[in-house]
Amino acid sequence: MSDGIRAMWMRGGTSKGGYFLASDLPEDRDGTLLRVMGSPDIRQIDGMGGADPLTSKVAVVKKSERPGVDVDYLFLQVFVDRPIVTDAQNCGNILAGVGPFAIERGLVPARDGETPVTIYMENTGQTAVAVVQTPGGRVTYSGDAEIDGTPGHSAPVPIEFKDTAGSTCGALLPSGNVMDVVEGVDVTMIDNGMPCVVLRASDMGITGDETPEDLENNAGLRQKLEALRLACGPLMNLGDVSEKSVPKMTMVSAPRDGGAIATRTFIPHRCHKTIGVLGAVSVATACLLDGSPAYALSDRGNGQTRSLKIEHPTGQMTVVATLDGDNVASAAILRTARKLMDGFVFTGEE
Ligand code: NQM
Repeated sequence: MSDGIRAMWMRGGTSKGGYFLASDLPEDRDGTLLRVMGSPDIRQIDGMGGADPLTSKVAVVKKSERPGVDVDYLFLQVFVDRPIVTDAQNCGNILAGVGPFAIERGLVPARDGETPVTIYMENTGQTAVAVVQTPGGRVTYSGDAEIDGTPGHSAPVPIEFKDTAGSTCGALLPSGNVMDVVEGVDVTMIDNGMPCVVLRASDMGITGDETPEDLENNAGLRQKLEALRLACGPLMNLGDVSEKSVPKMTMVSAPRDGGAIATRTFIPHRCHKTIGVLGAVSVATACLLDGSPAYALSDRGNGQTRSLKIEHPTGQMTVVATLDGDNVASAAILRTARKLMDGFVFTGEE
């Protein structure tokens, strides 16, 4: 009988998943992770996954050999209902747990007070800096920071992203246009950290303040969105996206709660209860592009540093964008994380 695989389970932002040292994973990584999560099965009853793409996520972390970088982070999405493990997208929510995990596993020495952790995101070849609270040289998860979509309060994990444009698509606007008409719908195909298709909610026959459950039950909407997504994939240099979790489909409408824009996002087959971190950075960027469907609907504010509150089904996510001319040079967001379990996980094949 094997001793299992060393793993930490964490909430990162509004997502949850398994955090592994790269050296702890066996050669058959993907097969193992499917067994660990209990996929494919919509209930994931035989595994650790939570029957939702937001809770069927994995971070693989190792000490970095890159100059100026502490750790390398590979994000893996384990599909719930299909035998697919993909690295075709990044995840800024799971990223929030990477700093604490790296310190706890001894990959980064903790300072007294707070410890910045520079993280190379292998999925997109870009870097983020997360600041972890480490009073007395130990990670703490308790604190006063609150994020919408997660109950209670925890230690803050502010994260800064730089140069995220074209993370996966090769360019901020992979088609070269702020707006295209695809399948008869006005869209902005954008990648500022996450490939997203941004379109008006009204063009899909919805108001944009429906609950995720209502939208998931709208079979006609889902069909139209998926047809549009499959058409946008190749135009975004993503090729055939039928088995990929990108691009995300974000339907926007005018803000209702003092924010910059209201969103409902399919990721891509379930409707997000909030919005992804890098998804929010990409949508915030679309709000700043004159001529995009989001520009006309948004309340963007002024100045070289903008605090753009992206409204989502359970509140808002604030993206603090620093502009260089008209371009977003860096983006910062606040997340929290919580260690839930540290131990060994089993595949059932021991
Ligand atoms: O966009 C969900 C999440 C995400 C991704 C998804 C994310 C991001 O909320 O950076 O965080 O879009 O699949 O975890």
